[in-house]
Amino acid sequence: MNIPSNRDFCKSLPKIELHAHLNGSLSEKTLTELGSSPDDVAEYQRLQRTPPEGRNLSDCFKIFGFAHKATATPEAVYLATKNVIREFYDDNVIYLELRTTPREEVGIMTAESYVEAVVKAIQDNTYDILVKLILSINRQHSPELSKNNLDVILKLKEKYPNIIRGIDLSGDPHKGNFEDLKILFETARKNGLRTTLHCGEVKNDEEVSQILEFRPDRIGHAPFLHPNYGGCSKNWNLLRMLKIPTEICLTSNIISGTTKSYELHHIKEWIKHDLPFSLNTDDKGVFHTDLSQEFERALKYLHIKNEQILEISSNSVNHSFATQEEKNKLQEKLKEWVYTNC
Ligand code: 6MZ
Repeated sequence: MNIPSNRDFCKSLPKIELHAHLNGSLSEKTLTELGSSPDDVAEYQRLQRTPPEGRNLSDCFKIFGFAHKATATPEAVYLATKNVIREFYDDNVIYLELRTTPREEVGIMTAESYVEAVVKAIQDNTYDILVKLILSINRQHSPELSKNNLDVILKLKEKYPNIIRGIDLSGDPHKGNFEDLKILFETARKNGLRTTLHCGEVKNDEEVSQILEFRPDRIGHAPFLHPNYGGCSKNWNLLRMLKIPTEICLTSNIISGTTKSYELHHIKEWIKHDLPFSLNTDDKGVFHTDLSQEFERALKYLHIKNEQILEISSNSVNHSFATQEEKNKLQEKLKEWVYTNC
């Protein structure tokens, strides 16, 4: 029998991506195509390749500036989205939940024309990959700006209900707070959007507790949630009770310094306690990765087996914001692959 290498197995597996920020996912090729100067691309590469011990979460946030500079018109946003979809498709991702923050560029682009450009690229996609959109509220923004963005999000959700499926809380975790923005997420939920909130990227037990009490559909990252990793027992026990699925991004956590090493990654506690999670890229451009590599690292460093990888993929379908009919089709695709390859 021909046993495939981990690399071949992870590459060929049809994959589900639930946590990918559009402007963090731009490849160097896309930056160049969008007209970034050679100096900007070189700086992007330099930051990308700085060893983890040489940078921290705040440094990572600087890199998004290069992508934002390159996607400052609706045309550039459209092209960037098309390229990102194509690159995930090339990595055998069959379902992609892309997330992005509505952005205004004075005199050039409104938050609405920004989102319209992303939606158009999703509508024009002809590859065999199903793409949904999650719109982000940036915790660094003022509550007023976030409220304006929510108005745009709700308006466009009415127009594109099968594309715009959810709302996300992201941005630099050192800035802003969930409590001030909670009302926006409640409104979004009442209007039919699914919710996913970045949670515990820095130690902040009070905010983690507020986020869990909100009972989002999913949370992101959570490196400072388990008591062995700086969290508190009360929050960990609440998560165990609520079983909210966690979007895990291994390489992102290592490179941004929120987790010490792959071997010591907090996900080990999720595995030990059988808590639901998915594996994701976060920012495949900024962290120089793709979903196949994330799966490969999970096999290598977390000592999980190929069968568990299949289970994680199937669970990710269930955690997704797709419709039930779409989930059934995705599960069929996974089963077909297992039938032919395992
Ligand atoms: C928190 C993150 C993030 O929205 O312009 N973003 N927020 N934690 C992370 N982990 C390292 N990675 C990305 O994509 C870029 C934006 O996504 C958020 C930040 O707000 C960043 O500016 P968009 O498409």
